[in-house]
Amino acid sequence: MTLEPAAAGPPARGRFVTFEGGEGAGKSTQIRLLADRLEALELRAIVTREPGGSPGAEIIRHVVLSGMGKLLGPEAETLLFAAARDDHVHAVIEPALAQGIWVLCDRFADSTRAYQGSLGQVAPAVLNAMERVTIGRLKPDLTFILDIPVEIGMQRAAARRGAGAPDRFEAEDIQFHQQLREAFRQIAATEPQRCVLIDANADAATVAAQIRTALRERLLVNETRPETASA
Ligand code: T5A
Repeated sequence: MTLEPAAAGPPARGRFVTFEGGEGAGKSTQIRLLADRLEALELRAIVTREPGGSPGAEIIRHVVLSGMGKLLGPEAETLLFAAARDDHVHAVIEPALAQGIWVLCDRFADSTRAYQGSLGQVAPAVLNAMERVTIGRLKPDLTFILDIPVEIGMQRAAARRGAGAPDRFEAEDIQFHQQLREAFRQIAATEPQRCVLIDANADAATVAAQIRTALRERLLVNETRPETASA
């Protein structure tokens, strides 16, 4: 029997990596550093965010972050996040993963669990139903939960914002943000196979080093390729 060379099949599915945590934890900073690193390793990757990331979802982002969604009540506000996620998943995330492209996403379903579930008091059954519709079986391969004392995160967010007004969630009180931090820590403790808790109360390079170590260990990224890159 002769073995035929394998036909060129579809590309291996890309990896889905999400970044979560409270306000000002450094998610956007770290996601950019990781994207640079993956590019240096010649891995194709896109950076995206929630709420938003697709044209339709960006419109909904404007509605929720302006505070208009809050007026509708917790469940309807959560439906807005779900509608945005549905568009983002189908228009951007799934097509990229299917083409073998890594997707680095600034917030995803854990944010709904923490902000709307733990703090907005939307029932788990409601959140489960929304997840079934919006993400189905899609799960991040790896989630970095950036953990930082609330006061420091809020200071960073305020410094970045400058003279601008705080958004819908930045405007919540300190107790809200303390509970939020606990909710994210709880998610990390509950799903240790998927989640890595990162100490984000350090300079950006130190945080990036923790992330790269976890990425290497969890997703077996070969870092022996170009050594010139640094995250
Ligand atoms: N939301 C979202 C829900 O309620 N439910 C959901 O389902 C979803 C998806 C989105 C909001 O929507 C809510 C959660 C959010 O409240 P957003 O505008 O996208 O809001 O903002 P956030 O995701 O909250 O992100 P932030 O912009 O607040 O902060 P990041 O991205 O965590 O932090 P970053 O990187 O922008 O850094 C903030 C500042 O700190 C500096 C940066 O230079 C920047 O100035 N910094 C550091 N300084 C010192 N040391 C470090 N290590 C630093 N890293 C960054």
